[in-house]
Amino acid sequence: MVELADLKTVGQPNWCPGCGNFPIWHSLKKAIVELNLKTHNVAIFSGIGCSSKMPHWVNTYGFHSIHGRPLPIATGARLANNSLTVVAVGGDGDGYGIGVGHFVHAMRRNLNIAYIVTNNQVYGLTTGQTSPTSDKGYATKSTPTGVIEMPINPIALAIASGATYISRGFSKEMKHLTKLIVDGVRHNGFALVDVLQPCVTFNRKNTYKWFSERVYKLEETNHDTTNKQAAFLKSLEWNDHIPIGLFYKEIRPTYEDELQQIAETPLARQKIEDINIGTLMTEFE
Ligand SMILES: Cc1ncc(C[n+]2csc(CCOP(=O)(O)OP(=O)(O)O)c2C)c(N)n1
Repeated sequence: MVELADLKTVGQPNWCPGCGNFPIWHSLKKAIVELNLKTHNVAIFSGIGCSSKMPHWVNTYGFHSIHGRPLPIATGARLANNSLTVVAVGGDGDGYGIGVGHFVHAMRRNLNIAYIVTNNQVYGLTTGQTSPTSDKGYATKSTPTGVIEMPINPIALAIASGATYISRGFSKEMKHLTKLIVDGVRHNGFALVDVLQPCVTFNRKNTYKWFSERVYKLEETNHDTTNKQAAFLKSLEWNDHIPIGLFYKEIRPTYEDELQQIAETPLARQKIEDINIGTLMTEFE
């Protein structure tokens, strides 16, 4: 049995007191315990940002990569060893800004990766610039007179791009978030868990209070999680009412499922002497 104590690391998070990353970190660890995953079978990949420090503080395999790149590296890990449970984590700047191309392609491939995006609608680590999900009109350090562009809608983008498990959690709702992560990791395919994660230092608009007054749970409505059109309509709700929970789920073969070379044995466990590279070498002589 895996216990929370097994996931403890030497270092402790250095996020600001009250940061919305703490409940996400706890939820991820609780999910690993609930799924009873062996720590050596889990790998957590991140980009750059406050939230991207997460792999340092969960005692599994981990890779703190470069800005916007957790998904390509997580993809490599899944292809190299598709018996691993692969989780990617990072901020909205990381995933929906610099990494947005990777985000879209990982979803259309339906790789078996659970992707947790800590969406605080601001660049935290670099101290408060506009992010791709900052609300229109919101004034930040880099946009003192207000953001001009429309924000990215990650849920709508995920629906359009072919993700097969699309959800949104809220840092204040830890039990609910843990279940979304558990189900997302269990899901055979690309699972998005976008998390409303108040940045208590740099985002003075989208606060715990602001969200608490607006969020409601999809599972407490008659929302049909198999209906893509209904999910898209729900994804458009923001401002007055903000849905959290599972928007959409679909069963579709993953990229790895369709890759014959790893259908029986993960690449990492294939014997190198069984691979005949002689022909290839001759071709390039
Ligand atoms: C290629 C590159 N561009 C820019 C940066 C600077 N940078 C570091 S973190 C960051 C944004 C962090 O915001 P986010 O991804 O939303 O994560 P948060 O810190 O809010 O968790 C930026 C722009 C970088 N490290 N690398």
